[in-house]
Amino acid sequence: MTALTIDEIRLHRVVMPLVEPLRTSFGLEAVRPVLLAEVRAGDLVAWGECTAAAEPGYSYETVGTAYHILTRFLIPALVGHTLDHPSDGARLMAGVRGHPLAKAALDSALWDLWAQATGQSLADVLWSALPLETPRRERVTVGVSIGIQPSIDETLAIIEKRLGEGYRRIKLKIRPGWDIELAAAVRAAYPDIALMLDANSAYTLEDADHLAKLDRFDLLMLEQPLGHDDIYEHSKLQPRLATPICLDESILCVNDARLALELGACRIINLKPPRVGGLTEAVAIHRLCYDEGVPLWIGGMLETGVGRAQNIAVGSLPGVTLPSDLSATNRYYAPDITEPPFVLNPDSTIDVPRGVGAGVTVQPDRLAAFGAAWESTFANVM
Ligand code: OSB
Ligand code: MG
Repeated sequence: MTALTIDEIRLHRVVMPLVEPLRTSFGLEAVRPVLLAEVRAGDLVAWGECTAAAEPGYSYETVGTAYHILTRFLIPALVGHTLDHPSDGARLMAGVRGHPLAKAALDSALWDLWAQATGQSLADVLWSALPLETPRRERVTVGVSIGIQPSIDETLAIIEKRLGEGYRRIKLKIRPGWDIELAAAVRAAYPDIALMLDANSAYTLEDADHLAKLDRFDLLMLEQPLGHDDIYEHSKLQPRLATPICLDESILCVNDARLALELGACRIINLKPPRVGGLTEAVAIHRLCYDEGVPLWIGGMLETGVGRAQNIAVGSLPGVTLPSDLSATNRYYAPDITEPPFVLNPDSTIDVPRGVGAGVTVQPDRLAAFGAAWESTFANVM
C-alpha cells in the first residue's frame, strides 16, 4: 500500500498575461494573478493551481483571501501528515469552511503526487478511483469560450477565427443588452454550429420571459443565468425554458449537484474541479452524473498548464459527455508556465497526456519571470 508523508508545501505567486482578455458579465480579466502550490513528499514534487481571481466577481474568493487561507490554515493542516489516499487531504482540510478555490490548489496536487508514487498518469488514477467498467478517453472533446465584444461584427469575426482553428463548439458570454440580438445574428450566420451562452449570474427570475426568447436559437445550453448561489430560483426558471440550463457557479460540492438535479434547477452540469475544492469532490460529482445519466462537461477558469493538465485528466473520464471549456494553450498564454503546451487536434479534441503524473512540468525560468511580474504589479494590493 502506498503512503505519502507531506514534507513541504511552498506557495509561488505569479502574474500571467492573457493572450486575449476575457470580458464577462462580471468584469474584464487581462492578466491573471495565480498562486501555485509546490507540494513535496520525499523525492516527489507535484504542483497545484489556485484559480481565485484578483476580484470577487466569479467567486467570493480572491487571490488575497486564498493566500491567507492557504498559508494560515490549509498548508499547516497538511504538512507533516501521512496520507493513505489522495482524498485524505480533503478530510484534513475539512475543518476550514468553504474556500474551495484555495483547497483545490492542494487537493489536486495530492492526486498528482499519488499518480507519481504509483507510476500512473493522473487520468488513470482518477479513473481507477471511480471505479468504472467503461474505459476513459485518450482525447477530450473541447470548445472555446468567447468574451463580450464591442460589437456583433467583431464577435462574428472571432467565431470565424475559432472555427478556422478547429473548435467545433462556441460559447458566448452574455449579459442584459447583449443576448437576444447577438444570438440571432450568430445563428443567422452559422445555422448549424454547436452554440451555447454563459450569463455568469447576470439575470433574475423576472427576466424569465426575456430568456425564453433564446429558445428559438437551438442552443446546447444556457449557463448560470441567475444568482451564483441560487439553485432554488433556477428550479423556477428551468420549467419556463426549452433550452437546458447548465449550472456553473451554484455547484460547489456533490450535494449541490444532487439538490439542483432533484429540484429540476438544471439539466446539465459544468464541473470545474477548482470550484468544488479539487479532484476529490470532482470525482464524486462525476460519479453522480455518470450514475444518473446527467450530461456533464469540464469548465475552465483560464488555468495555466498546471490546472489545465488536471482538468484534462478529469475530462478524460467517461461521464464527461459534452465538449469542455479546455482550449489549447495558445489561446491563453504565450508562453505558459509549463511545457509541453496543449494543442488542438483537427477534430476539436486535446490529447490526454500519457506519461506518469499530470504530464506537464513547471519551467523554473518562467516561474521566476512571472513571479517578478507579481512583485511589480500585485504585491501592493495584498
Ligand atoms: O464562467 O465559465 C466561466 C473564465 C473565468 C471564470 C469563469 C468562466 C470562465 C470562462 C473561460 O468561461 C473558460 C476557459 O477557461 O476557457
Ligand atoms: Mg460559466
